[in-house]
Amino acid sequence: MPDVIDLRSDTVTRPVPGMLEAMTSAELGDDVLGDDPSVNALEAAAAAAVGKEAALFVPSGTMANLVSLLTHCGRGDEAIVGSESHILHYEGVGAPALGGVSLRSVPNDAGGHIDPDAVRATIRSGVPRTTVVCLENTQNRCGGAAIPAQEMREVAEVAHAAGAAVHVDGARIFNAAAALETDAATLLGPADTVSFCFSKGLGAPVGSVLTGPRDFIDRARPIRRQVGGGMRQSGVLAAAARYALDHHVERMSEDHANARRLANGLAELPGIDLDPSTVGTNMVFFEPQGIDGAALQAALRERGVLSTGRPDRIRMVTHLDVTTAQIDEALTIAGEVIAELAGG
Ligand code: TLP
Repeated sequence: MPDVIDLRSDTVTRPVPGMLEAMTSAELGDDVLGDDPSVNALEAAAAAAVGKEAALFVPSGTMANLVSLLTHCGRGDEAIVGSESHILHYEGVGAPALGGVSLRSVPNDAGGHIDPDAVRATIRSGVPRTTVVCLENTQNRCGGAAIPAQEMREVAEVAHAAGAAVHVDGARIFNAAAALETDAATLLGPADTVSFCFSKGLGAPVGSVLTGPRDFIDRARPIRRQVGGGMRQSGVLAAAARYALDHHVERMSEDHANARRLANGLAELPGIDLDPSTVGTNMVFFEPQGIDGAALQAALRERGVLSTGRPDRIRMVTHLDVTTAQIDEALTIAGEVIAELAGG
């Protein structure tokens, strides 16, 4: 097996030496009892990083969104989500299954945008009642698009006018902020609650947070416990997350430059349909044309280049553990593999 160039996701990174060092030297307590100093410090730093009052450290982005929805919604309440949202497609219908929350979708267009009028027409104030409108930024399934502040604000105005809160699944919010050349706190101004992940572009092995007003986080904490997210000496993980927050936010644009380089190179190859202008953050999606996508993915895998997505819409993601030289190598391999597939 050749050296692997793992473009499946930005979730695949391994802790860098400085991060491992921070983990092994972390001061620890018992976070369920509220006295793990590393977790408490991380929660304060994470809340500040996105301009919110308080935060709750959880094991995954999925749990952050779940706890948020279970806190925003009672049984029978409704949450509005984008038709292409991660909450709708990949989170195991957690809030409906565990909390009796219905998910109602409004369309995301190809660029991830949601029309505020569609939200206005979908929100309900009787029975059922919409208690939260969820946005996602970056918008994973829509090319990893960064959603600009103005658009978030317009949807938030509609939600707030109808008495609903706004939750942002900001798994990759620092990618969005870097792409939009703004800071996360400004971008998230209109949001009431925000989840974001340390274990994606930020490069930590585990962990996400839910952030929001202090009274909301106080209500969310026992719900985290209910869904099994109470952790004990989790300071060892919080230390990695803190290292990520302190050292890896500023480097997001390197991943974006690598994604653009990858997209430009792939777009030159025969049999690949890709518009590089759609690549704004660290995700590259492309459609094989006239070659079998499953065969292409398998042949790339054989040569050590890993991807995800569907055979008709392949996804490659750049991150901390992929260098520019590896992007060039992946492009060379893709060119050779496509020539072989076309020849065969
Ligand atoms: N996304 C993963 C897969 O689940 C698709 C990936 O490889 O992109 N929100 C968004 C926008 C996400 O992209 C993800 C993970 C999550 C939430 C969930 O995070 P985890 O995996 O920590 O539960």
